[in-house]
Amino acid sequence: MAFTLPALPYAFNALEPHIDARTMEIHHGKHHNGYVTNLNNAVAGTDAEKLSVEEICKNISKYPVAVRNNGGGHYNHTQFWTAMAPNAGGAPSGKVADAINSAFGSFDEFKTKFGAAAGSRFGSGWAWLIKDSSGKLAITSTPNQDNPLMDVAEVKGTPIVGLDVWEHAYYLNYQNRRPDYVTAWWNVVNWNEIAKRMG
Ligand code: MN3
Repeated sequence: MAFTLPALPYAFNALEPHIDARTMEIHHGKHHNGYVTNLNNAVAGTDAEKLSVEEICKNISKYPVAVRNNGGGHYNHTQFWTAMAPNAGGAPSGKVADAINSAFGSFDEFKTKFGAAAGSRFGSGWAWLIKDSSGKLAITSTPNQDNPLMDVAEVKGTPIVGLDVWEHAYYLNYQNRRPDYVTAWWNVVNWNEIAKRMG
């Protein structure tokens, strides 16, 4: 089974003005596509060919670095696209709001802490909202294309949503202003999808 690039569930320009069409086109069509191609090359002829990308991530320490980088890249971007939607954003409601308020005090406090994790990740990486092994929500960040599913992650858990803070995710529109990109991203967060992931 070869890994495949999932289609974007909306048009390249659907997230404008928060995320521009050219960034989405390059990010999905070149960056994510590259991770998929390189992952397929890295697992070709090995047992990992038969596994899901989640299963690979959970035992990532057993694999070469090309599988870690590209398997992580494939998993991370797949969850990223569907965590965004046009006409989305705002504040969560129902059980998502309850879980966030209970873990972080308030939605604003959650946004502040998540933004701090995104802003303080040096170089390339991801900020994450995760559910830890006890079912509690937590915020963490990972370098490069690592993610909290990986057995090598400093803080492990089930990803609920990850925000890409690689420069390729925002540089065309925001240049070095990562905090502005993070602020804009809240306008496209797909809380319906996040509610599904929280189970
Ligand atoms: Mn990316």
